[in-house]
Amino acid sequence: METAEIGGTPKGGVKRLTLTDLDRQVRDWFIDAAKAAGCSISIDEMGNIFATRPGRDNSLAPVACGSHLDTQPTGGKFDGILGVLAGLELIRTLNDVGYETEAPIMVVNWTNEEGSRFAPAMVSSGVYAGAFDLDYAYGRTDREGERLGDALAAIGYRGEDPVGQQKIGSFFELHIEQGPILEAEETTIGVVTGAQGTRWYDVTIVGRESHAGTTPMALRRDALAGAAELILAVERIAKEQSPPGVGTVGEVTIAEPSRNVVPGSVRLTVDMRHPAADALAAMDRQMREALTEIGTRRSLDVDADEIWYSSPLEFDPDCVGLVRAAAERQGLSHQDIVSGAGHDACYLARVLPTAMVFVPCRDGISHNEVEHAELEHCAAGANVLMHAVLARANAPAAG
Ligand code: HGY
Ligand code: MN
Ligand code: MN
Repeated sequence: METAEIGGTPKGGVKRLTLTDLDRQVRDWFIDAAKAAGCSISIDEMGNIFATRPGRDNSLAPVACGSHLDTQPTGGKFDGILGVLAGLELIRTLNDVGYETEAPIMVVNWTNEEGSRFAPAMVSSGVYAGAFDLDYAYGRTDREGERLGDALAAIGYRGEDPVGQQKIGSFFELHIEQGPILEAEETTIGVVTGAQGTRWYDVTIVGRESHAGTTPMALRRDALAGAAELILAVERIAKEQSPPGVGTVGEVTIAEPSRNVVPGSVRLTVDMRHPAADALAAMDRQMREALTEIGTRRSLDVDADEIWYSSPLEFDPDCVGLVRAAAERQGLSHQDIVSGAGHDACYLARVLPTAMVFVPCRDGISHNEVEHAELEHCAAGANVLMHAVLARANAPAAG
């Protein structure tokens, strides 16, 4: 609730876009709190923050937890930060009882998980996992044309450490489900076995600006009318694959909007997701076919540039088992679930043993200012996170 004041909105949400001064403020808050809890801090070239609590054997790779501090423009109080604060609380709890682990414990804040200001999402955990190189990430621009690398330097968080130098033995991420399943099933803990695949596109549709009053309908090359047909095609394609397929157009931009000019150039984003790679590939083909057909019929120049593909994945069975065992030991209702949202854990899973813990959120709503999670669920999730991390940190082959 305290951190939700940093970027708090009148409707009770949080608008704390990545690499803004608000992001700097919450990063500063986190570092102060982690230092006060006895952690050492390191920051890498993507601004990822690693707060480490020593163990008995500091030659072992740390067992990490954490998530992200940035939010969507219509963000809430829990998406991302719950996982970071639960990691901080984990460390404070161990300090309170003087508990020492074999391997070090670490809490991580991953830069720009949301991918809203700078696409793609999870770009910094993606650089860490080798999915993107540093120059690509630094060169991503926001709507005003500012480069990610410059925005990172401007808030003073462009660290010196090469990305990937910070060793991580295994990673556990606590996050709200952001969907309706756990609440509907009245289950407290989601044992996340994997995540669905995601494809993001920048689509451009070019027609011809012309006079709204003098241009006969038959002679128009109306880019926005073409975009409208594509938006409905994305919805149709997703519905045909749903459940579980989903499709969203979240941004539509008319290059030079004017109420009495037929729109000549439109850019829109497409986000399609499905747990099965082949179904997601079929959605890709169908979307491209629809776009081509619209372009031919309406004499529009069309292009779909796929800017991001995050493949469907399964988390590490041993780590998933530790999450399930922790929920069982604490007598918490739990069920396996596949994540509909992307998370930093999805990239970490490519390079090291990783798992996630979900807790319900009210009405399954997220990326919305009303986003809410019950304190008892957050506490239950934090306890499951702690026991999974401790089991891993004290295992003979800890790390
Ligand atoms: O888009 C996502 O799935 C994540 O919330 N960034
Ligand atoms: Mn998130
Ligand atoms: Mn999010």
